[in-house]
Amino acid sequence: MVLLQLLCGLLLAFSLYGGARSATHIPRQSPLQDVVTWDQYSFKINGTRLALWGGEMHPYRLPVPSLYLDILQKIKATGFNTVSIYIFWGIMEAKRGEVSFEGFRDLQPFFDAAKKAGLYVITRPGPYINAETTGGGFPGWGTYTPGLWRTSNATYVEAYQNYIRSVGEKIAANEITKGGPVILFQAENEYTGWQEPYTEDFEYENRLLKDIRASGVTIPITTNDAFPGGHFVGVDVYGYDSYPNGFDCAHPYTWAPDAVPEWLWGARIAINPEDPNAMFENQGGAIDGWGGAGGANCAILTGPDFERVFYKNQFAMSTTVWSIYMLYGGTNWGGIAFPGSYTSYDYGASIAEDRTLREKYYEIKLQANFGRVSPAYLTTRPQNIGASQGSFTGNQALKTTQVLDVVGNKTGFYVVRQTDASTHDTQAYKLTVPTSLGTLTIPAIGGSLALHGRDSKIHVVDYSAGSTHLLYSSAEIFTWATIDGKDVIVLYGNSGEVHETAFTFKDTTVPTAKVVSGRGSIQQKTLSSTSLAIQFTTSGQTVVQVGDKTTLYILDRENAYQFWVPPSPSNFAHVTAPREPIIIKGGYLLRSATTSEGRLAIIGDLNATTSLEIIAPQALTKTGVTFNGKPVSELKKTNYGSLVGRVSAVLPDVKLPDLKSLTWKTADSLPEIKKDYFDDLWTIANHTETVNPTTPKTPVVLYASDYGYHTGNILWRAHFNATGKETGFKLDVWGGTAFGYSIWLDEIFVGSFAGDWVQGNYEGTFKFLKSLTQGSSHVLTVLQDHMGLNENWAGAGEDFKTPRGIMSYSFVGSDETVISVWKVAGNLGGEDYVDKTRGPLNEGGLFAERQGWHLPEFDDRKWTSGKPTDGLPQAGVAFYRTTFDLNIPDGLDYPLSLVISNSTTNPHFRSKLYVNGYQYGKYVNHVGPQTSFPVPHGILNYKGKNTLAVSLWAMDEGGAQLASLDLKLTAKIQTGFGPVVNAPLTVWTPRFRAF
Ligand code: IPT
Repeated sequence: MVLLQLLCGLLLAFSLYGGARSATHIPRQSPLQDVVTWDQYSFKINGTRLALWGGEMHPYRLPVPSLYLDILQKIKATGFNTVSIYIFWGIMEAKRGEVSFEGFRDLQPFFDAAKKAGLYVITRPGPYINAETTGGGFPGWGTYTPGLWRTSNATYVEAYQNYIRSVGEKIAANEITKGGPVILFQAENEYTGWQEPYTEDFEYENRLLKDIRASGVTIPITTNDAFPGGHFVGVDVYGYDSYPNGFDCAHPYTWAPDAVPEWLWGARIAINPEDPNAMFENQGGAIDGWGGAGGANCAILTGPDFERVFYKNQFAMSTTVWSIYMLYGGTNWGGIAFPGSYTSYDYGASIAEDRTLREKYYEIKLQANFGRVSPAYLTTRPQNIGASQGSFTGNQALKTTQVLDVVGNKTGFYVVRQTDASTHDTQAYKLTVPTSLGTLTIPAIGGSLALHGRDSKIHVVDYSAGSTHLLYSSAEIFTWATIDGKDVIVLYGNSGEVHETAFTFKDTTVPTAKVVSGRGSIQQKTLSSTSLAIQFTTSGQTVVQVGDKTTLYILDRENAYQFWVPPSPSNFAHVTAPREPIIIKGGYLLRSATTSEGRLAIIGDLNATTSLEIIAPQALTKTGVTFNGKPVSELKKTNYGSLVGRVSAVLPDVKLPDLKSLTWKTADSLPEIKKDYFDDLWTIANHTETVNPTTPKTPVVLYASDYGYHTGNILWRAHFNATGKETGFKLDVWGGTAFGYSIWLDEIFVGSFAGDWVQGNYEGTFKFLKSLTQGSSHVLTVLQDHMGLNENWAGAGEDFKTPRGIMSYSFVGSDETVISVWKVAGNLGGEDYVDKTRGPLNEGGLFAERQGWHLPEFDDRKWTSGKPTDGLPQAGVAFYRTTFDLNIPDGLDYPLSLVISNSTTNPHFRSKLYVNGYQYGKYVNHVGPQTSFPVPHGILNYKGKNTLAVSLWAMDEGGAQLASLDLKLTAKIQTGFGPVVNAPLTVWTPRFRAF
């Protein structure tokens, strides 16, 4: 939260400088390839103009490669054609010089899946990525690498080169020029703000561009300025980001009246008029931090109403490169998160963390499909930016942007919205616009149009839908297709709204329109000898025939949500009209439709039994229709040419284990405080110097990262001989927001700082309960949480180097007491982490983790029985293990979550949840907000044995226990998605020198 405020403040400060093109403009690369080209309107692929519309997911936040295709098909099914990904340096090169693409870090399965889904890929490998990721993507060893990062400083440049070369080679091998799906390469991330007194480092920018090219990358290099501020304009295609509704998920209904950023257009056109308008990140959800409001609230803040208003503003700005951040957030499993984010990275995105679809997904589908069938949009320019209020409606409460195709046939797109974005009032209006028939006022038949609060509409003028010429339409277009010589146009509006659509006819006399299905009625009026207007109310579904060449589907929004234009697999969406003219109503998700020998095969997902309506060329369905391989039942032809049928969802109950009645084993995970514990294998913290910009106040450096420990829990041990005067210990521990720590003197618990959602460090004084004998030797043990490294949003800033560890300490009552040796333990092996499959951030420094107790097949037979819901009676750390079987049949997508209920008795405790060895939940009972931890299929073995392990760190004298722990279904979906292959669930093996 605090970080976020800082960031926002920073942005505000920088936006004051926005707008001007930098004087030091670096010449562009001459094109190295001719597959991906662009002009001022849009990109072109192999010469075909197209909009690159899509959104972001992070492969590293879903460590089950076989599920990539699930998410990618869901993105494709909205009508989008592009996916954007960050690549996280810190997990690829956890040890300097050793870049690893092992396990979930392999990029190839992702590129292959994107190709299979038919999506283009924008790669964003940094070196800096931000992304609510520990260190903003920088590796932990960066904290002890001198020099200013994100500058041309030689030590930094040397540091990133190995990674950029390796990752660049992987990307280059998957470029579209080599048959792969990758079309763009983003350099850096929001290289927009700099720590004073530094400013934009052009030498760094040039160096990075050179290094990227040297790795073999030939596709255009892009950048995302945090706003159109004219930074890093030396890339091939400059773009920017926009998060217009902010991040306050606790007030999800609060919008600023002037939140719609119309100004972006003017700012960006001043910077790069020769490029398409490219928004590389547009808000698709929001960050939520410890103590926050939860992903569901963020989904409200950025819900369907937000999408209607803010995304339609993209149309108002002729945006042809548009990427939503995030479309699927995923999970900060292990130590992925920075301190401002907890385990869930649900983000309130359209595709929820458990991979289910939110209503906002369906709203995106309406807009994306419209874009896809509107080639005229690709060469548009907004005509009245900054002068939209009252325009074309005469109503000052409305803003209307006129967006005209300035190259083609003068199609007009009129984007109407409320002047006060926050209002809930409805405005009545008439639209007076130029058309090929002269100036017309819509509706022409009578009455008026209405715009609800928090809504926006795109009215088209002189729009071609096949051979049908729409003179105008106030009802919005979902899609259209020419099927067996007839144009099918799917129109929609809110339920109960009055709309008008008019046609111009070239070769025939004006026909009459008639309702052929549904309860709606129409009024019609001949506007001229060649034009006909029809007026209707959008409610339910009404089908109207206009002459014998045009069929209109008139829908309310709820019905429109049910329509799909299923892609044909492996068809890169680089043409604006659908390749297969197939439109289908029904189903929770339609992934694809293919046809062979007159049989149409639909692949999709259902959450209920449903009817299907198939609008397709007769030849494609001659011999039937199947859904997920089974014939669609009750298939019959409607009187207006489509086919209807029924598909039944079979959603059987499945048996889930009752976690509390399982056999659980437990062991102490804090043997370090025992008398007979030897810490001889611990790292001696004996550095007397550090390059860290934070100057230590202690005789030896007590920053965990200086000793190679960058994640998870950190333990410290201080050996000393008492003077006898010590009455307590004072120390300042740094761990990041929501961290905590506990201290023991020998075996005796001294106290804890439980932590809260505000403080990233805490200086506390803790009293000893026993007096110490002069000359006696003792050990203080400090267990601290590490919430990730800070991000490093500002270039030349060193925020990510902020230490985790002990900043200062002293004995109360005795200045003379000397700590003879400090020792530190983090994850076993530090940068030489043991588990190469699960990567460098999965394990922390708890005894249990160092021993690998969280892994499958560890032999716990000698342990005692005990459950996390029984807990432990005093401060300490206990570890629990159990196993259970699952047997969930293929063809069911039944997402599961581990659910903890908040405990109010002995509330101060922290738990980590490990599923088959993957750390899939970090729970801080007294901070929250997360209590439900989705665990994907593939981390959970749906067909056989699972190992569940829980650590419980009780921070108070009275101990702690989980109030409850359950495995729960979060949805029941029948899926056409192929088998999910488990992530490698490697088992425990003896650990060399584990201590
Ligand atoms: C933008 C970053 O580029 C992205 O990595 C992520 O952190 C996102 O914000 C927030 O989720 S930064 C922008 C908010 C200034």
